Amino acid sequence: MRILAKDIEKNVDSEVEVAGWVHRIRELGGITFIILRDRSGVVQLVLEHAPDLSVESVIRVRGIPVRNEKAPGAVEIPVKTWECLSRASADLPFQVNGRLNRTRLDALLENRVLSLRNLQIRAIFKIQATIIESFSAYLRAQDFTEIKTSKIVSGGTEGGTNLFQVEYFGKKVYLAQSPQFYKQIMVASGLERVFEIAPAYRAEKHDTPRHLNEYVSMDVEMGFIDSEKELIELEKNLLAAVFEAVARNNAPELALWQAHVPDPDAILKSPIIPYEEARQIAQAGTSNRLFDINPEAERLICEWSVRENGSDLVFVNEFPRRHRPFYTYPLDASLTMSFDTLFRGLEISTGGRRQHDYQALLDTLPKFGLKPDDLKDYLEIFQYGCPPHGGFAVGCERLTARILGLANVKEASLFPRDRKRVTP
Ligand code: AMO
Repeated sequence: MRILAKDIEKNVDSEVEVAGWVHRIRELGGITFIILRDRSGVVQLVLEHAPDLSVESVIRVRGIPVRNEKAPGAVEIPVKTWECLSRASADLPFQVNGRLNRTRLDALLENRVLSLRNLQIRAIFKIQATIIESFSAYLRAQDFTEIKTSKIVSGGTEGGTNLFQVEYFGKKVYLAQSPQFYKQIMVASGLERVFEIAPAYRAEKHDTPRHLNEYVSMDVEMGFIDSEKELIELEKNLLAAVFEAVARNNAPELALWQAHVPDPDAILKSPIIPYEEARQIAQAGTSNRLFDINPEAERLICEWSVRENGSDLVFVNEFPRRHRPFYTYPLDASLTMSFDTLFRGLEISTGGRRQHDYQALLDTLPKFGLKPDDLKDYLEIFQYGCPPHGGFAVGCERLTARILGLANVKEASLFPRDRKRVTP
């Protein structure tokens, strides 16, 4: 029976079979040392001859593990028999088993089959899996129901400029920018509390380190709230649970990036700053004139939060009406019950309370250049009894990237889509 590299120690002195990729080959005085890599880690194999093998080939071997202080994990397997299950080309575009921090991002993304084998790169996606799992687990424990909604829609929810148009049986439709309207429908349907983790599409024309054209949106929506502050409390607890799970499950992966997650207690004490105050905090740190909270302001506000509060996370609420979509609930004539979440210099989430009053929505639409006919299905939600409600969405890749300190959000996407890239 095949065992994993991580279990070799428990099997010293009894014959085992291991299988995986040839991570490294080294010859020394007529003996060949092979480091074999499987999904659990690595183990050293010892052969008394030089096998005809290239790195990254897939092999299966049998032997009896013995202790050797010099081997990784202090155990190695003198090989009795081996077979090559799949041979790798000797001509690799980069060295998979080394550090890839000097390899161009384009090369890593174009050769995903190989770059994802690198342990440091694989660590990104092990951590991302924990983020998704703990996000879901926390919300389920708070009585939220997981939903999956269509990504083929008839219009935009976040403004009309960055929609991908799709040909659909002779009709023009779009890829969903967000499950915004569907999650609101599900609150009104009586589920009250829902969440969805799914791709969202943005036809952003620019190439920046914070934008993808397809990203994983982690959406939350809940009924019976009075203000965005209840959503902020939920998000603090949710992120604290996510950070706690990453610290518990992914210590080796964090170590490969010399990264750490924030202390969950500090997260629970994260400050909430009204928009105008936040803008002024940022303005005090730059000679550039800040007309809104742009990427530079996000960075400055986060630096302030670390300095003044010791918190990597900061919430900015009470955004002016002009900065928010039509569905946002007003706080007064000019401000809204909305917020952004900034984490280590980057906006990772946006949310707010929604307008649930039918007449108030009808009155708002013209101010956004919208007509009731364009939003017929959406407006229906509010004609048949809808509780006060709100929600938020966290960008999965942005959260992953900020935990690990990645320079570009594309690094946190398995198969990123940007203006030029649709393969692999
Ligand atoms: P918003 O458009 O601010 O809000 O998006 C929410 C979060 O999603 C992530 N995100 C992106 N990540 C990578 N590339 C992109 N192009 C991109 N666009 C957005 C960010 C962002 O903070 N419907 C509202 C949410 C709500 O109110 O519930 C919405 O989609 O992390």
